[in-house]
This record gives sequence, C-alpha cells and structure tokens, in this order.
Amino acid sequence: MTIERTLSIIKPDATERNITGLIVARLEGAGLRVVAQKRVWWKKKQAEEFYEMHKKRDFFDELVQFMISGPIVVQVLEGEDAIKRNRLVMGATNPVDADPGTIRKDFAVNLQRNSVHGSDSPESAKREIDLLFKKSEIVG
Ligand code: YYY
Ligand code: MG
Repeated sequence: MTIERTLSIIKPDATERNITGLIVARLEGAGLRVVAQKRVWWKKKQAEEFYEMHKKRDFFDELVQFMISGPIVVQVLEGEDAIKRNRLVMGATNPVDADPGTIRKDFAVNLQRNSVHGSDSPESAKREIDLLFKKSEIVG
C-alpha cells in the first residue's frame, strides 16, 4: 500500500459557482483525505510559476488569466495512490472526453474552465506541494 500526497486546486469557475463543497465531497468519496487546504487569490506571477511547464503552449496566457480571475482553493490530498486516484476522479482535461461520474464531466464548463487541477506525477506533486504549502500547514 502506497500512501501518497498530491496537490489539488479547485479553480475559479468552481469557487464562482459556490460548488467547492460538492467537489470536496467527490474527492473524499474517492478515498482522498484533505490534509491541507486554503483559499487564495493568485497574482499573475504565482499562476505563471505554477504553470511554467506550459509556458510555450498557445493556451498559456489564457490559462494564467483564468487562474487569476477569482479565488481558488488549494489542497493537499492524501491517500492510497493519491496522485492516480485524484486524476481518475477528476476525469479527462476536456470535459467532453471525461468519463461519467467524474468531477470534470459533472461540473466543468469547458476545456479551460475545468473546475480542478491535480498533480500528474510524484515529481510534480512534490514540486507543487512545496511551492504552495509550508510543512507546518500540512496536518496528516
Ligand atoms: O493536467 P490537466 O489540468 O488535466 O491538463 P494540462 O494539459 O496540464 O493543462 C493545464 C490546463 O490548461 C488544463 O486543465 C486546461 C488548460 N488547457 C487549455 O485551456 N487548453 C488546452 N488545449 C489544454 C489545456
Ligand atoms: Mg497538468
């Protein structure tokens, strides 16, 4: 059994619609435990740093603008195979391709306004958690 931690973000389209609790219920229902959580409103620099791996992509500027358009909820999730488990409950990046019962299928507005972020590998989980949380903010 591998207990992992992953970084999750509830994006501005979800805070705007007041559905953060519905999303947390889906995460918890999938066996993930919220061990850190805070509501923040990013500055442009923070969004650019977080998504720096996408800097050269044509959607980068619009992605950054969207992520700073309202508050977000950043979380550390813990559980067995948490990284893969979270990606499964999130669903595909584009809600059109997401499986029934996933967060993105049920809540996402479109490819950009897709409600949630989840780390995609152990390396990105470590990087993203270290970027957004102090050790003392994570209470397992
Ligand atoms: O990890 P995930 O969020 O599922 O997708 P990424 O490929 O890492 O892209 C990050 C983010 O960028 C995605 O959640 C929506 C947005 N995006 C976009 O607006 N247009 C694309 N063609 C690809 C991604
Ligand atoms: Mg990604």
